[in-house]
Amino acid sequence: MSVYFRRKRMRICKRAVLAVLISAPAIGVAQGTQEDVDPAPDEIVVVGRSVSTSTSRVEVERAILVDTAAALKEIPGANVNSNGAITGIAQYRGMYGDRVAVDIDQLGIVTGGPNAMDTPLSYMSPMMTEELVVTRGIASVSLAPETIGGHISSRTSRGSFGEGDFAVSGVLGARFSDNGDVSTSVARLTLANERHRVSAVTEIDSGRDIRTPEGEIRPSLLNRKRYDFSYAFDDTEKSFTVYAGKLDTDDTGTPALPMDIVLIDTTLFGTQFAIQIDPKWLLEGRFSYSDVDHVMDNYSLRQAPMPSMYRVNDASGSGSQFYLAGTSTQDNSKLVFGIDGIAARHDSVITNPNNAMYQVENFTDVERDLIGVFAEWNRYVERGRVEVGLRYNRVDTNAAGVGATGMMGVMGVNVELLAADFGAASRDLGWNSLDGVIKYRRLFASDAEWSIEVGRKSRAPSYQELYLWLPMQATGGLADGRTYIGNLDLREERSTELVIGISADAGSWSASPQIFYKRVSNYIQGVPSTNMTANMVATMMTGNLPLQFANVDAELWGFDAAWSYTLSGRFLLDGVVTAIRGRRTDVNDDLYRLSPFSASVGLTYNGDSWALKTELIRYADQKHVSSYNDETETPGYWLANLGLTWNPKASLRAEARVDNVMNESYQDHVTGINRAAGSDIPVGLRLFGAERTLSVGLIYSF
Ligand SMILES: [Cu+2]
Repeated sequence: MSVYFRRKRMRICKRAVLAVLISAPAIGVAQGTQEDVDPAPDEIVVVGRSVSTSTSRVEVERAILVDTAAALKEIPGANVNSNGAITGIAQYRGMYGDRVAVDIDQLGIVTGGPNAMDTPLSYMSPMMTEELVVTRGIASVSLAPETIGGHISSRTSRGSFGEGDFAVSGVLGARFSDNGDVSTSVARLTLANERHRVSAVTEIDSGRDIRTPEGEIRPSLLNRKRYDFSYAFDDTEKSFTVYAGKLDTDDTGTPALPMDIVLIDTTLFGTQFAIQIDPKWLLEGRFSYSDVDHVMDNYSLRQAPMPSMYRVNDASGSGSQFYLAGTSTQDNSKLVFGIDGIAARHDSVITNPNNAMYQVENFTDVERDLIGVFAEWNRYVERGRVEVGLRYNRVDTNAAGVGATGMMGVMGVNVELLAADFGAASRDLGWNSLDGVIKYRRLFASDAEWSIEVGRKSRAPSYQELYLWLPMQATGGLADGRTYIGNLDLREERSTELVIGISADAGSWSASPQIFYKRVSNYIQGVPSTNMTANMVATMMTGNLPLQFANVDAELWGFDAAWSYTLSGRFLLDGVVTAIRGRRTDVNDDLYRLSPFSASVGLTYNGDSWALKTELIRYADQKHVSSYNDETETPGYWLANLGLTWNPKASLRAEARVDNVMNESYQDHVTGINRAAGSDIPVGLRLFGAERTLSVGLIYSF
């Protein structure tokens, strides 16, 4: 997807405040002075991925895709567990879901789907997403409260400030793919001078069912609209942004889950400020709020079951997040300390439109609140940099009593028993944790540095892992087809991690290999339930025994790298390699849904106004699968892609792309198993990848 180079001008002084806010610690290779905080003024960024030990970024708006999360496949160590066309769950170095902190415009988001249908990145429509940045290695404690599996940040395209008087700028763009008639269109209008900026942006995405060499995936249609309206102010001392947004998703298939999206209606608000109090003190604050109304069902988009099995799930989520931090910058060091928090509420009720009696209070008045304090100290030392960070988190959760009606006989009795047990149990729970990170990097040649990172990170259980009282598949998108019950005795996960890396950039070539090892105690995953009542209910409902979330022990390790080599002024070779292994250490089993070994090689030709990129990607077999999750092995495959961009003038970009040129029939291991009847892919079979797909796009900026 990285089709050509772009010369990137650094964000200079005026924007520096924002740049610090926006980018992950972009503190470059240090020689011991403050100037090194800013990137080189004329760095070359390989669009698609850039090579650095500290971060990896994709300029999403330049990639032809409908799910922004799919861009993670371009990043070493990252991948996406896809449960539907716009339901991609970020995976990084073998961890995914709530373990990976995903920021939207610098704060996380409280989502509404108990099965993660509205994943955080589903709020980032690709053509209005400026960039997606993955922190490589261990996330700094200041980035987000819970980052046991890493940190990803994304930023909405809201245009830039002008120079001089107020002027209008904007973007109009549309893309179309012949497979499933998927279209994405964006429009942005920005009125700005050098101090004020008002911006409105909208993206509309739609598509029909996707074809694979094995037939159509039904349902895989999608319908999403996203709006954002913002005002920003910026002078040399202060910057301030306030925004309001809306996500409006209708009828969208999630074939790897037991239901499809009928609607997701989300309102988002946020504000951010940064004040340079004096040359040495910066104060930053952020606040965001989201309110999600979500309906899903198992009959309107996919082949309906018998009338008694119709289900509608009405779910809601709302909550706010905040961050307040002070940064003191001295000659050779920087100290950040702050406080942040999340307050989330969730409800979910399941009904049957054919049976007015049937009602399950799936989650009622669930609360999950987090408050954290942190301090992070960076110091430039001889040819290097040291970072030490400490964070304390307190997480409190609670849930109201539950009930269910409309179930007959033994089933009804047992369900009432489960609800009564849940009601009698102590559900007001709390966890304390201390995270610590130490990072050290040092130049060992003029153009190469090595780095070592040690971290201890934690994550308190999610609300589903705690409060799922009736065996269900509401698991934050695990999509393993198993039903689960929660566990009120869960302890927090604790991981100890070591990362060692090298980053070299010697003009014509660059590479940034890293190895990591992570040991996780109290890793939360499903184990066979010993709750006799739940086992009876699940067996009656599905014919299978449920799993119960429990604390186990696990370890993950691996290697990943991005590299590039300039053959001549016009030809560039580049690629990404990712290898991850994860297994339990208390029993002999592998971890579930880990991306197999993958490697890519791209050859790009850069003409004067156009660029052509060919790309070959290899995914190896995945033989390391979780028997606890009934996970099946996946054979390896090759994929070839072709991309062309043409800039007849600076303001106009035309794109064409062929994905899966060889029309390979393949199954992406981390894509889910089909759960929807009536599809060309049988139920229980892993979903196949899209057949050869031609996409074209035209983007005009003014
Ligand atoms: Cu849902």
